[in-house]
Amino acid sequence: MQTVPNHQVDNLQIEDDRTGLSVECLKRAFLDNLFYVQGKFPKIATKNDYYMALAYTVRDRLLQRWINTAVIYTDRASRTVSYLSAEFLMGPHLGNNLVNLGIYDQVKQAVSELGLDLEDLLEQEEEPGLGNGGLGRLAACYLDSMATLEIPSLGYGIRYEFGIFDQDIRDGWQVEITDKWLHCGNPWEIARPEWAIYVRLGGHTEAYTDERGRYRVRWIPFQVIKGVPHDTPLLGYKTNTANTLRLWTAEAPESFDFAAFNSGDYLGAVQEKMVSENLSKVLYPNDDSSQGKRLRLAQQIFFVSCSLQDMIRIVFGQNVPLEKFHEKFVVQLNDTHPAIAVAELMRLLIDEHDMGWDQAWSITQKSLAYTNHTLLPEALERWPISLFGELLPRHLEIIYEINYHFLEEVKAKFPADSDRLRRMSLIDESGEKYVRMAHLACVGSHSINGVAALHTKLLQQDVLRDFYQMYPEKFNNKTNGVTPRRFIVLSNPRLTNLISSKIGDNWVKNLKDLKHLEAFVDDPEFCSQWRSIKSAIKQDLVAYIQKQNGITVNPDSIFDIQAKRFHEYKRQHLNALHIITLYNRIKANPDIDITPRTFIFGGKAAPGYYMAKLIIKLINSIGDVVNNDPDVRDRLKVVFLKNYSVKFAQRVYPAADLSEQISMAGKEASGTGNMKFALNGALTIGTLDGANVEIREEVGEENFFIFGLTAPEVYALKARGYRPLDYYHSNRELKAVIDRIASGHFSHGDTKLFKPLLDSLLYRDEYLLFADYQAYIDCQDYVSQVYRDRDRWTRMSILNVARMGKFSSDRSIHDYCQDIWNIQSVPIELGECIQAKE
Ligand code: Z57
Repeated sequence: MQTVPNHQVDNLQIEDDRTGLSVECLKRAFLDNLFYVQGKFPKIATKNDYYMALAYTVRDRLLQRWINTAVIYTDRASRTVSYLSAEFLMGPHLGNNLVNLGIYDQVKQAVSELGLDLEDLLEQEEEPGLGNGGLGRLAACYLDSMATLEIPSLGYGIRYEFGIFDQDIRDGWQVEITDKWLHCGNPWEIARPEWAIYVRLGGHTEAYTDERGRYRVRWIPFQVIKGVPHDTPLLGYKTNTANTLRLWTAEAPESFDFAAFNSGDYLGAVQEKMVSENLSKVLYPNDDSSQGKRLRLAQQIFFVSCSLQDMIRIVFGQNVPLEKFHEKFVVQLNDTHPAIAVAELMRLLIDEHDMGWDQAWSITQKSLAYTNHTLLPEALERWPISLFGELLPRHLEIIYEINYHFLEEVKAKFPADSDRLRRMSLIDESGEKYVRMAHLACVGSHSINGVAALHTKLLQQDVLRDFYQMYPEKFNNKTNGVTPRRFIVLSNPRLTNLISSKIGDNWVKNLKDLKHLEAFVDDPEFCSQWRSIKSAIKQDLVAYIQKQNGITVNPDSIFDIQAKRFHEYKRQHLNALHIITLYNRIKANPDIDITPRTFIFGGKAAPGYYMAKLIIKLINSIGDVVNNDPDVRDRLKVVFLKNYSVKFAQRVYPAADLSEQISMAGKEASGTGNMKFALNGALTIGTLDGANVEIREEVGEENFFIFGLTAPEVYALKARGYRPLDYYHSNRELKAVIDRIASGHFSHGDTKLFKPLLDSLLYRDEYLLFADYQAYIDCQDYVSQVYRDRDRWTRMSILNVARMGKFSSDRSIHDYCQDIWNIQSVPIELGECIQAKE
């Protein structure tokens, strides 16, 4: 290897212009990138050109740290977390990288000296919407925390060409528009075609005896797909660690040697090439529900196989024997979407690398760990055996064999319990046969965790009860967390500055330090600053709403916000029933003294989820009436902010007074929006569900608005036989609300429009809105009363923030490292280890 002599580098000023952090250097680099990368000069440059030039300027600074990190990880063959997830909802990169590099202010000054506004350029970024909601965003927060804690890690997923759809609202209905996030190019990624990997699909298997007389299986696929990795550097906060997000794009293998796979059907195979690209075309837009589509299973095996083969390549590249795979890598499965990894790792070890079953099984179990994210039965993935066997014939054989060994184990532990065998089998044989992915994940992993204390407890008692009895030692809880870098420092600079002016800035890395704010809760000056910051942020949102929705909002009203995916279990319609209750009170008594409120909603519905879309329509319809009724004056406003996204969430959380976390108890695994709101000084109205339980425990029950049935009360009520009609007939306000909707008041007299929704409430009410209605209304009345005591509210808000330290994703990741991953940090020095190759 020949290296470029140092003086030559100095002459070219490469070091300074690509790595320097001073304002002067940033300006020079920015203009240089505008000229040499974008091919533009200031006179003709568009805003997007400027954004791109700035993005490349920042990327150069990341690359130095990224390559350093890679060199050190490779030299030391560092133990590495491999986070497998079908979704990564990263949000815009530019602002986050500025924060983590610690150059936000310098860059702001640099661009402003060039006559540009940084906020303007940040707005330009099209965010990679490669996720639906909580699960994908959690993965992104965890990657930020792993880099910040200097934990070697790789995020593995799919580079969907179309991410989550853009949501438009037309006539109150959701309309989906394709998201072309790549249309201007993506300055944050580097394609690595030289590390492409091939994945087989379909075909059949053949048994044979190898030269040593052993029974072996050969898989002759129908189709082969090429996976090309695209890498994005992810920098930790004020560290030199830059880890990698590696996303796979599916391509047709142009010159693939089909003979090597003994494929007879050449033309069929060529035709299938066109189908290849479809694999990474689009993200399935369902959150918390599984559709059982063939293409989705193909996506799963595609990214899992690419990732596992990539890890094996890395193992060999670092001269680690394959028998030590589990020492080099720990593989976290983000829900069951990558659970096929259990069978695929077995296949790779046995069929491709000649390992025996027992050793392969031991390595597989030691490597894999599974996170469950849901208690909803419709979200548990099951694949019809026929579909599974057609696409993955070899994996089905391996799963049958795993199942055989597993059921023997169950029999040994629980003799003569055939019902248990039936319940626990990896194959559901109650009707049409299915592969149960959660069972596969449980059996093939050494750790099974839930995402909040209550959720883990319910998994153990209910959904995964048999597995808990079989393997109690595998179960553990890891309560979710969120990154304070993106969700406070970047999104709420005013609050960040106020906090840091009082307690310094250690809290950004040590969120428990927010505790020190409690010392200022009786300081009137501090409280008044706290209040005026919230007020100023609300004012910004007022302007945004005016521009976006043309609705004039009272900035002194309670900003009551529910922002999350639309789903019946999350009960946005319960919120709607409250709005109508207040509206009815005003209509009955126009002079009634009501604490003014602005109800703000944001969130998408799965395109095929009719009821969720009808709830969006209902909210918009209520808004049309309430916002324009002169009796209401400026006491109530209903705002639906379209196209909720990470970018948008960053704008919304800081402006909230009240956070709505009102799922039916026992349904929301954790929730993470609840944490982001509370961290930004909103108070929560919520049920005892998911992480709400722990948030309330931390902030103190006097600083949290709790209402509604608990999970055990929900089960008991359902067991007794729940009759929603009884509540309707016995509760005058509730009846008036339902009758108001039924009368066509919000639908121009159309009494049919909302009938499916009303019928579902009156005759089923699966999520117990009617049972919780009165408790919710009483609690909201109490919220309105507390809000009038502004000093009290401010005090509660400060105490919420001061006591939210537990919910940093740094704490979550620290616990994963200790309890599941057994991994240590690897600090990165910015040394002289980068040398240009000849
Ligand atoms: C998803 O966003 C979540 C669970 C799922 O099974 C799927 Br699929 C998607 C969410 C839960 O609903 C939230 O309660 C949880 O906070 C989040 O995952 C992260 O754990």
